[in-house]
Amino acid sequence: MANFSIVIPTYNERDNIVKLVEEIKKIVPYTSRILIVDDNSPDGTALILQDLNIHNLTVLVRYNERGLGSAIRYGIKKAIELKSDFIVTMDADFSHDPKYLPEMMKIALNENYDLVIGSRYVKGGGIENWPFSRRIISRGANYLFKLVSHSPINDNTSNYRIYSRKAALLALECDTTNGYEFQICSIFKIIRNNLTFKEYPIIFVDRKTGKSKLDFREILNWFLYIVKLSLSS
Ligand SMILES: Nc1nc2c(ncn2[C@@H]2O[C@H](COP(=O)(O)OP(=O)(O)OP(=O)(O)O)[C@@H](O)[C@H]2O)c(=O)[nH]1
Ligand SMILES: [Mg+2]
Repeated sequence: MANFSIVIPTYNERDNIVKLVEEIKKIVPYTSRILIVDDNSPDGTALILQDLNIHNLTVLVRYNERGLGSAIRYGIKKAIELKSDFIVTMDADFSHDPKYLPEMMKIALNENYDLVIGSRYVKGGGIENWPFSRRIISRGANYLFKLVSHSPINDNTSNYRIYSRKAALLALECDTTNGYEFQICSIFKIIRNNLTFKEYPIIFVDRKTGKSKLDFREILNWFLYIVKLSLSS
């Protein structure tokens, strides 16, 4: 039986994470391990999880590092060490509804795609409650990346993904992208190596609690990475 690991990066998600883990445990049809990668959140996200004692839940705490990309890489590495066949990545804030997991997992497993992406920008997908400014940033980011990379994927910045082991190993090659630019770096590697992908429509819902970590510095870093990519490709 295929073995899935679900990697969830967290930074100050104490109001979301317990409920999310419980929902995932209820809904996921395959044997799965949940790997939380927390960067020693000041709000105690890791501590409340450690108290729960949930089966197949591992809380990995990084004390000296911060960053969405490096946290995901850390989780993927652990998942590979655990011999996972597929690695799911998703946000902790319920923007990525776990209700899509069973179908996405089924597609990854039965249709043999290297990457299944929970996509906002295909028919049936969408975004609920995002302000206009966030929509523009997300659309603009996808437009720019597609321009530079010729990616055939519509939602290149989504963190709701299922990687095959092969795709995950390629994503790990993005070892200098520590922030939000990790998402496009990994897509770039995956399409350059002609791996297969499928976009699965999701409705992305804006977070209800907790704060966004996408700040001006992250956006600037992301933009500098696009410039680097366009100069090197
Ligand atoms: N470990 C770790 N996780 C992070 C870091 N930055 C963001 N995350 C997590 O990565 C996921 C995505 O971050 P968000 O802040 O939701 O980013 P976003 O979805 O673009 O922003 P919102 O739409 O406002 O939620 C969430 O689960 C965060 O807790 C980080 O530096 N370290
Ligand atoms: Mg979010």
